[in-house]
Amino acid sequence: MAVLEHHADLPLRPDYTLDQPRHLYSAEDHAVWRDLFRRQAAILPGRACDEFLTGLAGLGVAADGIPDFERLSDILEKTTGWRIVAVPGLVPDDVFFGHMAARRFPVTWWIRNRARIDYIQEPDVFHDIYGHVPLLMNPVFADYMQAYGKGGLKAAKLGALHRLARLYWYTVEFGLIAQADGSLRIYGSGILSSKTESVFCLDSAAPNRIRFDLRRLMRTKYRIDTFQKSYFVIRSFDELFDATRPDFAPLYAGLAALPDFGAAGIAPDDAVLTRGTLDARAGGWEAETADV
Ligand code: HBI
Ligand code: FE
Repeated sequence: MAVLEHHADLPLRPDYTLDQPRHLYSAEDHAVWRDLFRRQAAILPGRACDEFLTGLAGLGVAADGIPDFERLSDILEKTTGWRIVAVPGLVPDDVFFGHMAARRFPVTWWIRNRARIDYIQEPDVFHDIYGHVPLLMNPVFADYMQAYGKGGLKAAKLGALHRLARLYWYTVEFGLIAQADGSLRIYGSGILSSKTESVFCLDSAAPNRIRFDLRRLMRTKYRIDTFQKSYFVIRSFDELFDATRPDFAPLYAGLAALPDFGAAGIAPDDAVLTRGTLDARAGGWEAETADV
């Protein structure tokens, strides 16, 4: 568990936050940031959506080293009213939603070590800052994230957290967005912070790419340990925000009796953009584990 591995002795506030312990970053930690940053900078132009690249530039997040959270917060706050807060890693769902509902994004303070530079399952500071924070500079996306936090507090009461977790997974973490000319770009943070998946999600013939549909997506299981088998494609952040504006309570009730789709499944009503070959070698799916 990340918390134990990374200074379990650091005191936390009741809301699980701490002051970013910058004195604990080694020269090697900053070097890992630099390498991760440079790798993504080399491949993301033309792959990441414009809103992400604009946000990244506006934040002044750079290759030199792990950013100062206070400096980023001040820029973010002026732009969309969000701040970031340092946390030790994954925090309980209700704590996470509470921060988001108050326009505070929880950012894991520590960075992965070089042995795990390509892939870690839990969030670290590179994933949280580089992947998530640039889009919080976009006004529509910033509102979507706050609405998600408020929706999370409601979903927990309705026993529908898994539905909302799927929405987060397939949009905020692994979403693709179509440009006016039909070409696809990345906005999902789990992709934007991964060199291999940034290429795979757009270039590989293996995964399905399916038009975003809220009900469908809430019925779809996902993979937490490999590349995704299906990506869902929005047309704009306005589309995403509009689709998720209504109260989800009737939606959850209506979905309760319906079966789930597996991560690789195609539904009869899907608008399929590309039907994946689902080639196990290309996707890294040889060692089959379960969808969640
Ligand atoms: N905590 N720090 C952190 N980051 C997350 O992305 C996060 C979390 N706690 C819970 C959580 N995500 C998800 O389980 C919810 O989106 C459902
Ligand atoms: Fe994330």
